[in-house]
This record gives sequence, structure tokens and C-alpha cells, in this order.
Amino acid sequence: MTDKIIEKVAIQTDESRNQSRRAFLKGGAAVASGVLFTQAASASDIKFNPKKAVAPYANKKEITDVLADQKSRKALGFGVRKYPYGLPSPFEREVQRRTLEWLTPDSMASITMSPLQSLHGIITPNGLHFERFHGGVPTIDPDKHRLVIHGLVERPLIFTMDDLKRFPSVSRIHFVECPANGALEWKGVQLNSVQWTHGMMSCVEYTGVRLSDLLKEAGIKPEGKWIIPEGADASGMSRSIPLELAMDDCFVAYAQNGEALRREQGYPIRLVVPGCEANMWVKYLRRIMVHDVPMQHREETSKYTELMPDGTAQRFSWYMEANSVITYPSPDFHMQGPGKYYVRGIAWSGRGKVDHVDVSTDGGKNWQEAHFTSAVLDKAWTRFEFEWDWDGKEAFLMSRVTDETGYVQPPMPQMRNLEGTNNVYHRTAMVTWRIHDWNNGKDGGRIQNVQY
Ligand SMILES: Nc1nc2c(c(=O)[nH]1)N[C@H]1C(S)=C(S)[C@@H](COP(=O)(O)O)O[C@H]1N2
Ligand SMILES: [Mo]
Repeated sequence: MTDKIIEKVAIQTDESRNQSRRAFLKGGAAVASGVLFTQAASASDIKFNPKKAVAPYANKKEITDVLADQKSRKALGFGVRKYPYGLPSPFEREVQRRTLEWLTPDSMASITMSPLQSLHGIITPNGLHFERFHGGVPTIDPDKHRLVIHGLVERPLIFTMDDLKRFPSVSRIHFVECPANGALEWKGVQLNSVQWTHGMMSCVEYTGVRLSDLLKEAGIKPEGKWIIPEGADASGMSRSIPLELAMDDCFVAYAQNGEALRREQGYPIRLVVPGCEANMWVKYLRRIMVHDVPMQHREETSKYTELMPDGTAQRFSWYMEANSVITYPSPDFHMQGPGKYYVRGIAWSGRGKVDHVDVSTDGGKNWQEAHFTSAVLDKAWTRFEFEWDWDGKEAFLMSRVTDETGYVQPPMPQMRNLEGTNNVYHRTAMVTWRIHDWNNGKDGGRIQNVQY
């Protein structure tokens, strides 16, 4: 059937297209478009299936009341030009990145978290991207900003921002995650929101220049084994990155979700190191030094190491392990009564693609595979969904990701046994949302962060 229609459309001359267009404008579209719609379903196929019912039944009076109430829609809305740069509806004003006042002593070296409970799909809007600064947000004039590549190179180089745009571009969707994400939960549960348990991360589409193109333009000397990117902000943020990793899939991004980077995310340029700890993704990138050894940087030796139970510290950990979390229902919501729910969440892995996600509603005793509702991309969020009939009894929701390397997300007790609680970083074990029994008084249907 489809082939025939395509054929028909393909042989239409301009003249016949114009004719059908005229017919459409006259209201004669039913004939032409009706053909297409028979594909989907005929009216007799659309039967109510009680097993799939989500919404409650509405009676005639309720329908009349609701429709009568909507007379106000006839009032004129606001016109064009009011918001040359658009804003979300005022009814969405609670959807904001947030910070915990007690987390850091000042706002210049602090962090805000993304409201994961309110996000859909796999793209974080630019205004809701989490933020982490060590020295406040600089406002940099791109015409004055330069990127320098020097050190163990054949040709030291200085790039203007216009120079960078002359190189071939790449656009890729990747998650960016601070390794401290989830850190508050090492010793036990702390806070009741996925914004606090997992919000030190976001996922956006970046556009920029391959770092390998820029390094090749400079030519690396044989002794050059490490790169040290540095930011132009007050913190002068820098990290050592091994050359193989730099030449792999890193890029220097100038755009995020189709527009220039926001100042909070590194305007005018930032380093993108897919799958790796966000502290390597240097913002306000001003230079890249090529070295033979990694630097002995204060930040690196004291902060981004992992303290193990035996007192030793793991010095370099680059990749973010596979992780997943249920965002709906999660502690910001309240159950609306027994019935059908589509449990949904995100899964991601710094080592490649997500392979599959299992969901448990009984605290990990039984597992069933969820299905994906988004594209499955390399080192990016993947959306999963799971059809669930809630009987109103106490339940414990968990998700468990397996990535393409075969790594399976561990339960929290297992991770704690292995790594102790001295560690701050890389707490990527499963979390559990307890759903209180619907008949449990005013607690009925409450959703709570617990550890299992
Ligand atoms: N120049 C510069 N780059 C930086 C930082 C910084 O303070 N200055 N913070 C790093 C850390 S620790 C994180 S978690 C990420 C946060 O990126 P975001 O603010 O875009 O979310 O940026 C990294 N790059
Ligand atoms: Mo970070």
C-alpha cells in the first residue's frame, strides 16, 4: 500500500500537484488524504482495551462542565515581538536548577543541579544545564578570546574564534557528568529528589571542532604524550589528558543545542571529553599545552582522586561508569492512586552505548526489561520506559543498566562494601524509590528515597 502511494506521489507533475493543492484548499482534501489514513486503522479497529486504560472515565456532566469552563480561550493572547528570545510558560517556573546552600561556602565556587524530574527525552535545555564553577562565571568577548596550542608541538598556534569555525564541524549528543554526582548518598540516603541524587549532569547536543584536527594542525612532537587544557576563568581550571584520549573523540565546542554556548557552560569555547569526568571538560578554554608527563596539579592530586578503604587513593579515573535512574515516578511526585503507570527514566554509560535496562518494582527480587523511547547513542542519555500496573501496595522501584561492554550497574550495598565510604566520587550504584501503600493514611502514595 505505502509503495503504491509513494509511486503515485512521485509521478505527480507540478500541474497535478497544484490541482490537488487547490482541491485541498476548497475542502476536497478528504479524498486525497483519506487514502493515507486507511493505513493506520479503520474506525472499527479502535476499540477500548481495559487492560491498557490509564485515564479515568468521564461522565457527560463532567464533559459539559469542563468545556463550559474553557470560554476564556477566546480572549486574545500576546502578539509577536514580545519575547525576541522565548521564555518557558510562567506555569513552569518551578522547573529550575537549584543549589544546596550548605554544600559550598560561596556561590563563586559552587554547583547547581538540573531538575531531572521535570526533563523529557534526552536533551537538557540550555537554561536548565547543571553548573559548576571554581571561580565564578566570566563574561568573555569572543572577538578578544584566543585559543593557544603550544608546548611539544612543531608549530605553536593561536586561534581566533572565527578561525575555529573554518574547520570541519561535528555535532554530537553527549551527557556531561560531574564525578561527584550522587556523592551525597555514599553513607546513606540524604535527600528526596532526583535533582539532588543525580542532578550534577546534563545531556545536550554540542557542535565544534575535533581536537585531533587542531592538534594535527600544530603537529605533536614524538615526546608529546599528554595535553593540559586550561580555562580563562579565575580558577584557571586544568587537567592532564593522555594524548590517545585527546585524539580519540574529544572536540572543542562552540555551540550547545543549536546556539552559542551559554556563559555558564564555557562561552565562547569548552572542551568536550565524551564519557569522561566533567572536570576534564575545561570551559573558557584558552590554551592547550602539550607535555611529556602529566602535571602535578593541586586540583588533581588532592581533589579528583578516589580514597579507597585501605587508605590509598586512585589517582586517575577518567570514564564515568554506566548508570541509570527512574525519574517518574520519583520522590518529587505523589502517586495518583492504583492503576497503570509508565515508569520512565534515563540510562547512560561513559564507555559507549546502553545495551538494556531492567526495572524492578519489588526492591530487586524480580526484574523485567524496559524498552527504549529515544535513540540509543554513544555516551549519551537513553530514555527507557516500563509499563506497570500498580496494585496500590507498597512497592520499591529500581532500575539497573547493562552497557555494551557488559558492565552491570551494582546495588548500593555491593558498591559500599567494595569502595567504603571515604570516597566522594563515582557513586553510580542503583537507587531505590519506595512507594508507600495507597491505604497508608496521609503517607499513602508518597515516594521516598531509600537504599537497598
Ligand atoms: N574553566 C573551568 N572549566 C571547568 C570548571 C571550572 O570551574 N572552570 N569546572 C569543571 C567541573 S568540576 C565540572 S563538573 C564541569 C561543569 O560543567 P557545566 O558547568 O557546564 O555543567 O566543568 C568543568 N570545567
Ligand atoms: Mo565537577
